Amino acid sequence: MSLGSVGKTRRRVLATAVATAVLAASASFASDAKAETWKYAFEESLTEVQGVFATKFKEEIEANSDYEIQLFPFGTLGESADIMEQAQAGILQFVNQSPGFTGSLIPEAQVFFVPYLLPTDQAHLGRFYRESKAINNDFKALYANQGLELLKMYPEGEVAMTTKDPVRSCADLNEVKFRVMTNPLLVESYKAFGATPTPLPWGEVYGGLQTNIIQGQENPTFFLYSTKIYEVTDHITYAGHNNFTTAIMANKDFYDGLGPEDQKLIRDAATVAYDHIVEYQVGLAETELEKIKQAKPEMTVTVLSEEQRQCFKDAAKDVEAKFIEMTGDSGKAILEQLKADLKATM
Ligand code: 6CS
Repeated sequence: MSLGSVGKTRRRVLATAVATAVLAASASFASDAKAETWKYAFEESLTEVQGVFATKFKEEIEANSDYEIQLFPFGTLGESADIMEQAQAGILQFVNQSPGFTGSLIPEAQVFFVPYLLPTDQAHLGRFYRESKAINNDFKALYANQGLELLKMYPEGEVAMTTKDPVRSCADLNEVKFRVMTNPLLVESYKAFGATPTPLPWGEVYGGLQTNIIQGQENPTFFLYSTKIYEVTDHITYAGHNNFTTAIMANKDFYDGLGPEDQKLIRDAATVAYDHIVEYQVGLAETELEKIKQAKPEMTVTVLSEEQRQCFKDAAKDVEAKFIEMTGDSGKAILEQLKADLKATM
């Protein structure tokens, strides 16, 4: 059996299990006075950033309507690819999926992996995602083509590399099997950085590091602490090369089938959750890094100097060219709009 067919079989089994679980969950609400239950899956736990966003969204919807939101955190309905399939099929009304996993579905969404495109300044990022024309117009149309109503994109923090050996330059990534999300441009980035990129779903990362199948991965600081990834890596390196972007969307048929008042209810709840999550993350990376240091005092933490970053910055130019090669005029237009939006929100 090929690896691909193993994946498909696993997906089919999972899809059946999911449909059963979702139906059972819906049945348990049958006697509830709520008008309807909307299902919302995301890629993290309830107490992680996507979970905090989802909880706020749920509170807003439930406080302002008779609808109920049922939350499905990471793992309860499968991996990121699984929840996206369920949302596109209309089994779920809402899904939070990072462009890191949307690369094959919407190639232009890979733009968020052009290194050094996004700033590290949180206040700037907060304004950018809120006001960006590329996000609120251009991406909205691209997601719509895939049966998805894009509600918000939001930041989850600067990503750091965590590795078994120290990283002081691109040369230190030579022969390092580095886990990346299943995103072709992210693969190109780590190739350009000198590593051996290994795309994997999140559920395989801790075990992969533990068994040395991979020797590195990247994620925002809060996630390095909450998922205990520091237990299976020894060095944290900040190269300032990216900020983790994520996106919350609704199934488009579901959304289009609602009246204007309910659509406004959803959009308003997403806006409240957005403001909340931007505020929530102020100082979060710092407090979570302190917790990692407490839990594992021998962990090294390095912020690369400008000189040490140079090779990553040089590689960024090739990755940007690769992005345009992969996405053509449509990607080029989005990249230009995004750059203009970043300037406008400085
Ligand atoms: O690296 C990942 O796969 C995961 N990282 C974060 C911050 N959220 C969810 C995603 O699955």
